[in-house]
This record gives sequence, structure tokens and C-alpha cells, in this order.
Amino acid sequence: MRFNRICVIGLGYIGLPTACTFADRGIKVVGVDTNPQIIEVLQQGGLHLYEPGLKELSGKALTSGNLKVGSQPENADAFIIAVPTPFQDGKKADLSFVHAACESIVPFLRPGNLVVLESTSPPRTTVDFALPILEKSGLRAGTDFLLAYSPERVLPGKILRELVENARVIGGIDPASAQAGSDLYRIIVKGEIIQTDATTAEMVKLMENTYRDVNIAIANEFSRLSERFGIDIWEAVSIANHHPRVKILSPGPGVGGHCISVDPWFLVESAPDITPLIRTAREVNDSQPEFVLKKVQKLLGPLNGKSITAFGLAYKPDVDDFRESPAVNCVRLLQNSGVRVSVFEPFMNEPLPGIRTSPTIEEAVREADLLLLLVNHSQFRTLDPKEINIKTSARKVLDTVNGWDRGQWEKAGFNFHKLGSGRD
Ligand code: SAJ
Repeated sequence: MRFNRICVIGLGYIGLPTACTFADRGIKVVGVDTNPQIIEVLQQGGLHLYEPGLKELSGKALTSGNLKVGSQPENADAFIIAVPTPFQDGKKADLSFVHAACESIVPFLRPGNLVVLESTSPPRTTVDFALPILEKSGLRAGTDFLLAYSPERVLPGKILRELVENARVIGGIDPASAQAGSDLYRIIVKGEIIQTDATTAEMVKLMENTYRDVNIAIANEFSRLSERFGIDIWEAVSIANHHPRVKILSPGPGVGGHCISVDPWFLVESAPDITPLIRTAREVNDSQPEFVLKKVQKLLGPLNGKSITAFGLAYKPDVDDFRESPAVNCVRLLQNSGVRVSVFEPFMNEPLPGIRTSPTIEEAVREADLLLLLVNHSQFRTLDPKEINIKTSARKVLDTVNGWDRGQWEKAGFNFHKLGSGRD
């Protein structure tokens, strides 16, 4: 199938890079977003999100005339839906944006068109949820128009490269839809394109992130056992990983971000009676901040009135994303226990409600009973404990991510503790 004109619904972290990349390959692209501010910023040559290389690419796409942005879909050969699927209280996927996006396409859908859903969704969303809405057009899926699911699997910070180089899964509601999806993404994708059915493609995305979540959960449970039995989890993991078929991941204060900490719930929600392992893994990872709190209590005694310096708030090292961050949860738990927490976060751009951040490490560490490392940012790994010693009143250190060297901190005069170490 040939595509001259496509319409991308949703201009966020996935939709905008996708729209710009197609436009860069000479395709006429209509980018649609319901948020008028996003459209205004883009039309003025600005960008509402940060992703390396995207500002240049969107500027180029807009000035070439290949990309235009607006609030309404237009007629096109293909429609790509890349809207968010947040999760609501009760750990259920909120499909309202997918619903609105499908509805918005209905008046523009023509025989022979292809519709692709990219948003991470519970299994069967394409066939049981998107398809009936699109058929309100009076056209039949599979007969009059083609329909596929293709998950995004790109890593923030590397989106433009991974969009092109990663393998791409295309799940069609029938083989013709999968083939049409392959033809579409072949315009931008250099990696392998794997065709399957729509529900398998949805499952693949959820399985990848769930697999990682379960593996991190077992690492976290091993770290609890290590404390109980007086050994160091980090040493034990590095020895176990010498086995050719073992690759234990790293324990830590929990699992965050908007993917791995969310997607497994889509499986649990869809089939609660047959997913005890996935649910338990989520619960283990979500309870890690409480495990950190208990460890802090052991070190400091009653927490009310104590002062702690927290290093980091982001959900993982060297990113500026704070969604579902376990570090944020640790800070909030400590605050609720009466601790005065001063935070240093080099990637902070907007303040988080109720959390006080310090502009410098010097200020953050000045008066503290404990230094708490929550995120393994590169900037923290290279800190010199001797210099920190001069600046802080703290004598105790708790490292939750294996970022600091015990020997160096002890030599600098600190009482050093690590999450998952029963040897402190
Ligand atoms: N984490 C650990 N221990 C580890 C590894 C990670 O505690 O050994 C924690 C991190 O600190 C973080 C969380 O897990 O809080 C998730 O981080 P991550 O780097 O594992 O994954 P994400 O959420 O940044 O990106 C994932 C990726 N999926 C997989 O690796 C299977 C990415 O490829 C997906 O595109 C992305 O989810 C997504 O959009 O779904």
C-alpha cells in the first residue's frame, strides 16, 4: 500500500517525533492535538517537551510544509493514534483519550484507509474497543478499512534514533491490515518489522515491561532477604550473575516511570483471577519506599524532628521525569513521619508540591542527620565524600542504589549503610 498523506492524533512524546519523522521522509503529515497551547507553541516554532534533536526536526518539518498541525483530523491515507493511556485510581487503564481519538477520526475515515493504534493498551483494546467506534463511520473493519496495533517501545532521550532503528511490531486485525501497517512504518523504520495479530502486539508490549517489573521485584525481595541473613545483596547478585543463565537485575527504592510501574496493571485489570504473580511483583516494587523508611527508622530511631538530605527525585538516573518516582514516594513517606527533608535534584525543572529542593548540594547537606542516596545520577556517583564531610553535620549515609563506595565514605568518617546489606 502507498501512503502520501497521514494524520497523527496526539502530539506528545511519541506522536510528535513520529509525525516529524514521517514528514522528514517527504510524507504530508497532519499532526492533531486537542490541547490548543501545544498547537500554538508548535506553530510558533517552539516545543512543549524536551527530547534531543526534536526541536530541529519539528522546525524543519514545519518549514518544509510537509508537517502541519491543528486541532482537527483531516482526510488521509492512514491515521496513527498516539494518545496517552493514563491509569486511574483502582489501577485501571483510562481509555478516554483513545475513545476521543477514534471518535475524531470517524468523520474522515474513507474506504481503503489504515488506522493504527500505538497507545499502550490492555489486551483486545484494538478489536473490542477501537474497532466498534471506528465502525460508526458505516465502514467495516477488514472489509472497507484496515486496522492495526503497533506499540511504541522507544526510550525517552533516544526517541528519534530508536523510532528508526528499533524492531517494530505490527499487529493487524487481519493479514492485510498487518501488511498495510508494515508498508506504512517501512517508510521510517530501518529495523526489522514483525507482523502478527493485533492482540499479540498489545500483549508483546505489556509482556516486555511486565517481565522487567517481575525481575526487579525478585531483586528487591532478595535484598530484603539479604538484610535478614546478614549478607550484601550487591555482592550476592554479582556472584549469581556469573552463572551463564542468570541475570538478576538491581534492587533499589522501587520502580517508577510511566511504563514499567503502570503497564503490568493493564494485565492484572484485564484478568485479575490469573495474574497473582504480576500483581504481587507490582506490590513488592510499590512497597520498596516503605522498606527504605523502615531502614531509615532503624538508623535514626524515632523520626519526628530529624533532618535528612535526599539525593535525587527522578524515577531513574539522568532523566528529568518524576512520574511515579519511588524517590518522590520515599521523600513523602519521610515527611509524613515528621522528618525535615531537603532534596538536591540536578534535573529539577518545576517544583513538586510539598517538596523542598535546594539549589546546591552545599545547602542541601548543611544540617542533616542522614544523607540518603535515592537516584544514581552520574553527578552523585562522582561526589567526593571528604568534601561532603566538610559541608555537612551528618555522620550517617544510606545508599539505596549501590551508587557510592563504602570504603571511601567510611574513610571520610561516615557511618555507611546500604539498602540490601545486612553487614552494616
Ligand atoms: N529499575 C530497577 N532495577 C533495575 C532496572 C530498573 O529498580 O535493575 C527501576 C528504575 O530505576 C526505574 C524503573 O525500574 O525506576 C524503570 O526503568 P527502566 O530503565 O527499566 O525502564 P523505563 O520505564 O525507562 O523504559 C521501559 C523500557 N522497557 C523495557 O526495558 C522492557 C523501554 O524500552 C520502553 O520503551 C518503555 O519502558 C516504555 O515506553 O514502555
